[in-house]
Amino acid sequence: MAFTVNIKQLTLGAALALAAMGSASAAEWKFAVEESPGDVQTLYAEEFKRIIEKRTGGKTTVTVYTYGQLGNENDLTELTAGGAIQFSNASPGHLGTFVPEVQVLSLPFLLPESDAAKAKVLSSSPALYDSLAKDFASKGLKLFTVYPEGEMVWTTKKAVRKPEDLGDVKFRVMTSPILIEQFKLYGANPVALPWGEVYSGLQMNVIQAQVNPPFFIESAKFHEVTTHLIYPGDVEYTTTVVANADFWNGLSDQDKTMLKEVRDELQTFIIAKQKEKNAAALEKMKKDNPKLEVIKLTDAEREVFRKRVEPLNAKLVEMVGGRSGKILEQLKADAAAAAK
Ligand code: 6CS
Repeated sequence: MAFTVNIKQLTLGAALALAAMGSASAAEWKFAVEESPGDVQTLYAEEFKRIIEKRTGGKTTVTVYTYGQLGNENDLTELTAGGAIQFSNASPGHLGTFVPEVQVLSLPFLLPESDAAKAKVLSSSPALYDSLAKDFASKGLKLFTVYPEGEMVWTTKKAVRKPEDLGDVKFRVMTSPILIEQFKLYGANPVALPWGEVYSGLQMNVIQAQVNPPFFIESAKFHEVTTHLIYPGDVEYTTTVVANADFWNGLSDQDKTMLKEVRDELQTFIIAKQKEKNAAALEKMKKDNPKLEVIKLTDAEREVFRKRVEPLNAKLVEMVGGRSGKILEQLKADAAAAAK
């Protein structure tokens, strides 16, 4: 007997799902993140999975891989550019050797301070989505989105209020070259490492400090092997989500439209979520370790660090060359316009 469906007999939900199934091509997408279960990137990818599977009535499925399942941060970018996986997080802190121009996003004291203006720049700045996106494309990557994960906080083994306090500190940074330059200017002795090596490095005293947003410090337990949390107020952790460019270019217009809608929906979701998680993590760390000393640099102390990194923008342009100067100027203009 031929299978027939009387549309009137379907529930509204089932009818909508059936309609959606007809409009999207069947597929299995792999999405790898740089973080652990429960972390910000993982929550984003899981929400992406939930929405995509719902909107396509299960015809497109998404498998989420957390840190270490497919490799470290740099491995994920290679897997995405090579087409082995369709989506991944590629944070500017680690992407600097592959897409050097992305390091503009790691520059301290550049993005607007207000949450709303920062969100506007990260979600829609032409410097990112028109200009920087071309550099991603030249490496086989589609820049899907950029979102914030929280203020960068230092965990150290002593109080730090001025560059001189960092003189003898081996300071772990992510693997993008500009971060080495930043922390040299701050007066520290920077060391680039994948994050999987940071806890043991701090424990063995091979390194004495690292920098990350509070939710990540709490999740990776870096506060167990350091004694101070320093809030320098210099830069936001940002991440990009990238897709394989050929995969993206091969999608139907309908799928591209769906993905752009999902992207916009997720932007609101993740900006609120990371804020909530960062606030909760600070409280949890203070509770876990009542001796943990939390230092927020005063405006005057912060200004000393800001002055130290004044040469950094020019250094980036000198290191990267190409279109980096233009992108930086554009990003500054977008930031100024958003802050108005
Ligand atoms: O410090 C790192 O390397 C890691 N930090 C965060 C917040 N996400 C992933 C990244 O690889």
